[in-house]
Amino acid sequence: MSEVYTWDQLFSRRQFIKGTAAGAALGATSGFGLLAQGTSVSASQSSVQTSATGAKTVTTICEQCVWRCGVMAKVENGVVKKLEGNPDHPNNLGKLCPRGNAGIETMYSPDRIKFPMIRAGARGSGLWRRASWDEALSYTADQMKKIKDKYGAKAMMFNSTDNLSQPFFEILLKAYGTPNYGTQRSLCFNAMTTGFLYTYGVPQPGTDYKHCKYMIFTGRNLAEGISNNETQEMIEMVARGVKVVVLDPRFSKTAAKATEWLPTRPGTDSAFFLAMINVIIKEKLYNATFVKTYTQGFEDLTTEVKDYTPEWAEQKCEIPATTIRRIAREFAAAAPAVIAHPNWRTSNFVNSFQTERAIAVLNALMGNWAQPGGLIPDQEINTAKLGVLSHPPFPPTQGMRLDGVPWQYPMVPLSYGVIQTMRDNILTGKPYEAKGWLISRQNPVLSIPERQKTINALMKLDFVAVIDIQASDTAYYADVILPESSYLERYDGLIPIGNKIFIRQPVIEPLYETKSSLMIYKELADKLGLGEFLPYKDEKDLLTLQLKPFPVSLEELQRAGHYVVQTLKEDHSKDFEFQTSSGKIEISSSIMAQMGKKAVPTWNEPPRPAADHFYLLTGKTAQHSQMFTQNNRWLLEVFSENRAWLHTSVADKIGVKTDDRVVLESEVGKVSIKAYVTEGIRPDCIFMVGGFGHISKGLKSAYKLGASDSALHKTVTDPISGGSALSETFVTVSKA
Ligand SMILES: Nc1nc2c(c(=O)[nH]1)N[C@H]1C(S)=C(S)[C@@H](COP(=O)(O)OP(=O)(O)OC[C@H]3O[C@@H](n4cnc5c(=O)[nH]c(N)nc54)[C@H](O)[C@@H]3O)O[C@H]1N2
Ligand SMILES: Nc1nc2c(c(=O)[nH]1)N[C@H]1C(S)=C(S)[C@@H](COP(=O)(O)OP(=O)(O)OC[C@H]3O[C@@H](n4cnc5c(=O)[nH]c(N)nc54)[C@H](O)[C@@H]3O)O[C@H]1N2
Ligand code: SF4
Ligand SMILES: [Mo]
Repeated sequence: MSEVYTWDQLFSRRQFIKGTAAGAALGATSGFGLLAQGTSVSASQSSVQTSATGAKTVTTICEQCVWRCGVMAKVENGVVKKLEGNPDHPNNLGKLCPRGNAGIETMYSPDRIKFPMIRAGARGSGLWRRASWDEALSYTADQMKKIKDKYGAKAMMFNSTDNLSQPFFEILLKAYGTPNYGTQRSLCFNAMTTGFLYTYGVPQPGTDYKHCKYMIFTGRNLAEGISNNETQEMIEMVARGVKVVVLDPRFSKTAAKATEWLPTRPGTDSAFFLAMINVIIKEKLYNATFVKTYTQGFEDLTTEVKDYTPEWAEQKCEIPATTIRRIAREFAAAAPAVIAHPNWRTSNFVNSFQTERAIAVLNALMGNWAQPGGLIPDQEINTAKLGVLSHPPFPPTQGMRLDGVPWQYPMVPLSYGVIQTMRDNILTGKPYEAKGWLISRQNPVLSIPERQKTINALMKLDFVAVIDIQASDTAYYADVILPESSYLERYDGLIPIGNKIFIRQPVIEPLYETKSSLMIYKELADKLGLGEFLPYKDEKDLLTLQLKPFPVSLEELQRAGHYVVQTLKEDHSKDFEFQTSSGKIEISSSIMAQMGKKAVPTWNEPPRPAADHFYLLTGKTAQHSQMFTQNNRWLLEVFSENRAWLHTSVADKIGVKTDDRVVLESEVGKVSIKAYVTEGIRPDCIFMVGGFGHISKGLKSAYKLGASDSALHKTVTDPISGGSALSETFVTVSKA
């Protein structure tokens, strides 16, 4: 029998593959500004270049978050010395954010999983044994086959957070035959995407910052919830003196950059927007020609908002009526070069869908669609179409989905899913028992509300397999961990952005015994007898096939870093058609009407905290990503742990100062965390950056650092969008 190790032993120096470049790379320096300026590299340098000394620059794509910026890796003697932004890439325009710079440490971290591991004690005991790839994949496939034979394919769930190889993960799960596919989307942007989908037929329109004259953000914190190029455009917009209004109960870094910060009561943003619409209609400040030509439902809206006056809204959102009226007039006066931003993770309350609908409709009233400074139509139609794998037809899937789509959530698109309900139904066993879970590039233990429930769900299953680069909190509860090569060591599927095709490619050979997920999925499919669904030899074979429609070879693409499809025009906005049932912008939504719901944006009263309770707010910091980079030692140097933001008056009352410990308690959990005392938050709110409070002992630097708000969050789901309402949890606070 092979040896059994604890995490500490597994990751001891003895187990290390000798001669890693970690030491050398840790010495490399990096910029940690908000966005570090790439050195001035000309476009011609963004390619693989090798010098006489063996130094080279390799172009690839960042994966330190979901934004996919272009990277140029400086490599010397097989060691990555520095990462810089690729000036040719539209997602980052030559700059990397702090997390992008710290990708070197993600790769060279001593806590990387270096070889496949199979559980060797009770689940969650932290006892593992090293396995070969052949054994680990055979074990995984055997377990998955057993589940399928005994309970049917539906008893197996497949989860993955958006990434470049996701299409191939989807092929694997469809070939296996399960309906149970989960993503991160319902924890993220469902309110925004469904709100815009049911208004414009477009889930996420773009925004023209360059020509915009007036911007309203609703909890969209671009200075910290970074979307690299958009963050840069926002900063430039501010520098131009454009009027920027931020609605956020907290003085975020974006609020600090804005012209006006409106500390709305959480959950009441829709009152603010309904009142703006009330003023704009009453004072006839909307674009009547646009509304008549391109929208439906204006009359119903007029009736609905009649009583939503600024005075009414003031009682709800606590922003003075005079301010709401003034902003409505200013906004309309600057139209059509105005944007009420669609936002992003705006799933704060069950009524966030109504907030997003009101925002979508406010934009329509301004006639800003496809106008300079307004909303930009989705460019999907102009995006290069890659070659696709041919494979046999998928088997029919049987069974209802465990996440309730569509039987419980008829309006949530299948591809979005509702992961928190999938987790809940593992526990209830309804509508049937789930048995196995394959999780790739996701950390549901920390990203789904009610951490303990997610752990209980994992403990209940017969089989759990995790594909990750490190021992995430979810991997800690797995039966087998399949280690992926980090993004700097591997290929993924190609990514077209408009008329450009970009490549992620290894900048050095994979360290340790790791593989790309493209190969893990393929080899797992082979072992499951499903090899014909992922019929490529290796990654290069697959990428060559994806490139087949274009007159460029893989080698040329690798050298250049991207390929421009000359036959595609950059912009076809004039050809745009609204993909709604009516073919118009639906102020009154046909789908909402069909479902027997109020079809125009409306007010739904959100819950409020009881006496001595506070709204618990969550969000991002510029220096960390999600539930993932808290183990990155470079990033820990610039943001070492999360703290609970308390208003000065609250801190005084309970007698705490910054860095004193406080205890936060909700209906579902309790945590101890350091306090951060500030005037920059409403006195009825407490804020924590998410992603800290790791419980995996395999994350040596992050283990127990800070606290996890997922341990406090209640699970609250919007029945329309499926969004997880993250600000509907209320907590008490006391001195520890
Ligand atoms: N550095 C960094 N950048 C990231 C990420 C990351 O992890 N780190 N993640 C990426 C991802 S996946 C996403 S989804 C985006 C998210 O980007 P955003 O949606 O811009 O950012 P969040 O930090 O999630 O936004 C939370 C803000 O909403 C406020 N808020 C809470 N409740 C309410 C409310 O009821 N009303 C209003 N008006 N505001 C409220 C909070 O105080 C907080 O400031 O960021 C992306 N970019
Ligand atoms: N409390 C709270 N909860 C939240 C949020 C919040 O702000 N606060 N934000 C919500 C949002 S917006 C989102 S999008 C979700 C995100 O939720 P998740 O998708 O679950 O979180 P991530 O941190 O993106 O998960 C990343 C996992 O992928 C692993 N990983 C990183 N790089 C690689 C790689 O190259 N290959 C592989 N195989 N694995 C890799 C990491 O180690 C980590 O375990 O969380 C949501 N939940
Ligand atoms: S925003 Fe930052 S972390 Fe995200 S892909 Fe770009 S450089 Fe990487
Ligand atoms: Mo997200």
